[in-house]
Amino acid sequence: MMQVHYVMYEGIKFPSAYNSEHSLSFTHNEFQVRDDDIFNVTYPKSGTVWMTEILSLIRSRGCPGWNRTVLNSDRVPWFSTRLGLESALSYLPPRLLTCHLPRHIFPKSFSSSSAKVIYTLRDPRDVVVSSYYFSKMCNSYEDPTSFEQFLRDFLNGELPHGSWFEHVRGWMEMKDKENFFFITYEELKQDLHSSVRRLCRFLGQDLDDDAISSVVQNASFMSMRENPMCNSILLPTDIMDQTKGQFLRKGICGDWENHFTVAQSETFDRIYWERMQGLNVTFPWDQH
Ligand code: PPS
Repeated sequence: MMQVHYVMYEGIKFPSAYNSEHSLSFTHNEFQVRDDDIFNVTYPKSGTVWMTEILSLIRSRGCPGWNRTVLNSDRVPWFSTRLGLESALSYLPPRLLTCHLPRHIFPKSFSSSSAKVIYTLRDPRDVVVSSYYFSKMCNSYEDPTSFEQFLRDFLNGELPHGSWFEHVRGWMEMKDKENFFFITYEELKQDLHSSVRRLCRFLGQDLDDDAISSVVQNASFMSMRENPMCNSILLPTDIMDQTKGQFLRKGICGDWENHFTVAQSETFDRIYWERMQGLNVTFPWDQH
């Protein structure tokens, strides 16, 4: 098995294949946020790449040309990584940027800016499942020993990028701010058209219905699977071993039900409700 290395920054593990202490510390302390920046922020496996496609398509007013010819990492750079930082710094504004950073290590200069953040969340049980398969195919993550152990690590906040609970709690503190918009993977799945309309309103982009329909069509799971600019097929095998799975794996809600035992589900629920107390937000997965 290949040896996997992580960079520690502020007590959180990041894959060293893309991150360095310098890129993380520069992003946190020195990165100059612009008022016209738009940030796509997520905990991993929550719909990050889906949102990069939606945001680029909104920017192109539904025309798919940009999405089909330019890699998503160039359209919406992962600005806290080594390479992403370089492309963010040379990006002609207004910038579209993405990251998995928790709120407390997001650029300090954000606080005094009016830059917009779109925060996408997903049922954490589906996040665990998606992450489990991703860790098997992605060589910059440790191979999971078992689903049981992986779930335990997730609940203990020991996976790369830190605790889901802390990520969500940290970002959701901004929920009443004008420059913050949150949406769930489940809402995108349920009604992408009205989700895109809401996003456009937040971004101040007035797309007509035809343009919105084109965004929806080009950001569908099937269109994205066929687009090499976002389906990860072009990534070198030493980063992602495509024989072990697909980045765009299933694209559904509720796959956790095929993976969790009754005992795992009960443990999960107990910890979830403990950790989410006082947040005062009801997510789609809380209602069942
Ligand atoms: S990463 O590695 O953190 O950037 O991954 P991320 O993009 O956040 O999450 C990957 C999961 O999102 C699913 N996905 C989609 N689902 C439905 N529709 C569309 N268009 C779509 N695009 C991406 C992708 O399939 C991963 O989920 P799973 O459950 O593994 O299929």
